[in-house]
Amino acid sequence: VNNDDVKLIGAWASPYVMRPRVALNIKSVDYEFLQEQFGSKSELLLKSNPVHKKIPVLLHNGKPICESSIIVEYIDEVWSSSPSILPSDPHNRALARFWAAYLDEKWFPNVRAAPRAATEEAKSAAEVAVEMEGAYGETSRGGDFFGGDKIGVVDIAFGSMLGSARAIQVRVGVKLLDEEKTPGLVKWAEKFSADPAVKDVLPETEKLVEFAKLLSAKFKAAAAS
Ligand code: GSH
Repeated sequence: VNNDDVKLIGAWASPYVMRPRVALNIKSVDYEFLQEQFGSKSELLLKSNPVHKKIPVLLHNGKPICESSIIVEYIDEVWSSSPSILPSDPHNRALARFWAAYLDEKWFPNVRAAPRAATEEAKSAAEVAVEMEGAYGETSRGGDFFGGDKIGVVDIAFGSMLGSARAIQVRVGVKLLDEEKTPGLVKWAEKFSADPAVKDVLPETEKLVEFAKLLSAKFKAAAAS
């Protein structure tokens, strides 16, 4: 689709990195995936995101764009002729941004903390899920996705954490999406995971579980030395 030079600095296991990867897939944009090695930061990353030094960073014709949600919106604006990711109606657009921001603020931190501080944190992640079940009912308007009949910005923001949520369920037995409390989201998660724009970039649960074990072993070794 594009003659532009598009590179993405990231890592396969990172939920934040999954966001721009799904967005680029929706737009059928080819890109080079530059993977960071765990535990070290490349010169290119440090130069491209000197403020946060975090992945993902999109390099579009050499110009860096940082922060996953901002990158997703940028991709939607630049490749505007392909399926849109943000709703065109201003009110729906504001609503979608509201839920994407809510997920960043409440869902990500609680999911990430769930394995360490099992009960309290997992409870708040589960409460956020119930809130999202309501949002799904309101914004999907009978479609499969938060964006209606196609994947939108809220699907991308929420869905990028599915791998981690599943890995946590395997590792510590905490179920963040469940049939009883969030039946809509269970169905949504299946549809999202199977979508052509998603299925190749959503990490397999077993691989994430292995990766998490490796990380915690490294942390323990570092703490003991
Ligand atoms: N708010 C950022 C975004 O949405 O892009 C968060 C990105 C983020 O936390 N990235 C992690 C990272 O680069 C990887 S999942 N961590 C390395 C570090 O914190 O030094």
